[in-house]
Amino acid sequence: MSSRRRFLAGGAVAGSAGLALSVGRLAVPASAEQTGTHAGAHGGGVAGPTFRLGSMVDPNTNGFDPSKVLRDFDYGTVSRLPGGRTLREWEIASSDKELEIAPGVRYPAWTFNGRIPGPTLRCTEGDLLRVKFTNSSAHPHTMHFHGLHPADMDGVPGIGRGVIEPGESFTYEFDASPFGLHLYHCHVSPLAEHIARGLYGTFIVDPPRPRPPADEMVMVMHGFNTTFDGEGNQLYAVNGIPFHYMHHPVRVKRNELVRIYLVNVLEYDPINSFHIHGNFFDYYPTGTRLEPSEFTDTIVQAQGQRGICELRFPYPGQYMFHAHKTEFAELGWMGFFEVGE
Ligand SMILES: [Cu+2]
Repeated sequence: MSSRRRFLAGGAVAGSAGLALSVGRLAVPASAEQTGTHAGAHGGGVAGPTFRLGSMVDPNTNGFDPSKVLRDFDYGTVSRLPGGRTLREWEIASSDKELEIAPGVRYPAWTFNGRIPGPTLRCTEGDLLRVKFTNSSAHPHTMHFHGLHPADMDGVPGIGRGVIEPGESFTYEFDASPFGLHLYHCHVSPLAEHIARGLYGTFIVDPPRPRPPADEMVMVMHGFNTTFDGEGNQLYAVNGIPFHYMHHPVRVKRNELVRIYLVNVLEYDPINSFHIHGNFFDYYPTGTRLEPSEFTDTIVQAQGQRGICELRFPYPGQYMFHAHKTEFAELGWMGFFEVGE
């Protein structure tokens, strides 16, 4: 039985209305050595923090706020090349950073620019992109982008510049192609841990003719294996902090087009999913076509899969969204849309 399932068997139960986040006790890490102060602070795995009504992580604690991550698109520093082509440049640094991922639960994360997920990099098909990566972590890392590019720019060990050691920098340079919804992540072994620790982000390539105006947002689905046993996860989240959008609903306007860039990077579990209450959405897998493939209220993604969801809310009120792997939902992957006039 995986640690997650042992954890559930031990009495973790979410509140029926979704607001009473009475998840019993959280599993704590296997050893203090793996996680610094956390395990020691909770006496070796017996006592632990709880999700009680009103108990939440202060968005200021970690230096990033999932409510802002949601609509934070980083277009880089923009300039024109001779001939008129657009050049976009970014500086991304990896660092080791302890985050509070649930009330009283600290997790030794590895981050891009100090946040989970890393910044959402956004460009238009055909732009020239330069991403200067500096490794300020104590561990070797890379940035591996999904998309079309030469092998030397693939950010994997042994090819091109390969692994970027602590203290080193490297600039990845490639053309933005194809248009769609992509991602980036570290590609150093053990890969599962380098991803699970938090080294991933969204990479959006807009089509040359932009999509119609909409209230746009990014949702990166992921988890936290707080026991570091590589067997499932103890907490699940969108954009960094479990249950964040339960406490801070995503506010949208009635009848306005909402466009969700949905990415799954969840490690240690084979699938993830997205379900919305009281509504349906058009789904564009990988965002590489301008026609939707499906009109649905639930989609499933394996790790690395992603897609664009477009919808309008015809009625005001609060509508849940969550993994339809309900076990994940009850361990943090759920939130609310709040529809106003
Ligand atoms: Cu890494």
